[in-house]
Amino acid sequence: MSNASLSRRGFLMRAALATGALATRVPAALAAGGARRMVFHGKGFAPMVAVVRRGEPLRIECAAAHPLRLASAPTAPRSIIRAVGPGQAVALRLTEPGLYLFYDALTTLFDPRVGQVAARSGSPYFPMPAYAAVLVTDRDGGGLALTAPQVSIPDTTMTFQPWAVVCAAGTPVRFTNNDMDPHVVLPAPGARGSRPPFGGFPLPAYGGTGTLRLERPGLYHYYCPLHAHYRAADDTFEPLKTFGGFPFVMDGLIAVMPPARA
Ligand SMILES: [Cu+2]
Repeated sequence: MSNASLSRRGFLMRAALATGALATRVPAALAAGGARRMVFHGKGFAPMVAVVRRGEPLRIECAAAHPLRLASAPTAPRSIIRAVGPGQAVALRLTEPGLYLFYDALTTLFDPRVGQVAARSGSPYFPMPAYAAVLVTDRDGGGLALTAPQVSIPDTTMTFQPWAVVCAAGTPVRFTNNDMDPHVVLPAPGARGSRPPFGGFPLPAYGGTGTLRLERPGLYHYYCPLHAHYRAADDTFEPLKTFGGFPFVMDGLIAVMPPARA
């Protein structure tokens, strides 16, 4: 992409954002919604992950002072693009099971090389991308094709690859660190007071491995705290500049399906 088109995009984005305060804190009452409701607060979505069954309404509210341009990553089963103005909401009914990575296209872009999003260079919130993940299941909580239960960290991108894994309950997911830096797998902070779904574990440099076995179906978000910082005040993640994969957030997802029926 040319510098001219990059700067034009930056200008359009600044114009779109110039109408109000850039950062809007989520009112507590809005943030306390259930899993079928997400609030866009400018820097991200609360909650960042949700699970719905196919056809169930998922409400996405814009509590920011500027518009949300909701977009789904091309890895989603279906393309979703919606403009949501400040104070407005959309109700999505996602009928195809799958993993939907949503982001605010005004501040954030999807990078197919790593299968995850990053903040646009002209975003006022750079390097924080605004994104959320929604797992849409069938009526039984499953319905997604399983992927290889393996995650690696190449020394090229230094991100978790693939970004999202789909496995059956109880299947060990093996992590391998092929990078020259050590990394850690830690569950993303959930709702206040909730118990972490698993213990963190280190992945030593140069081939270090670890295994994670999740017994309960659901969607699990994890990150590497050495290279991404969870900003509680903003309820989102910030990649650290010392990270070779900057500006990607060093995080990933594991979608756990119910065990196969005998
Ligand atoms: Cu790391």
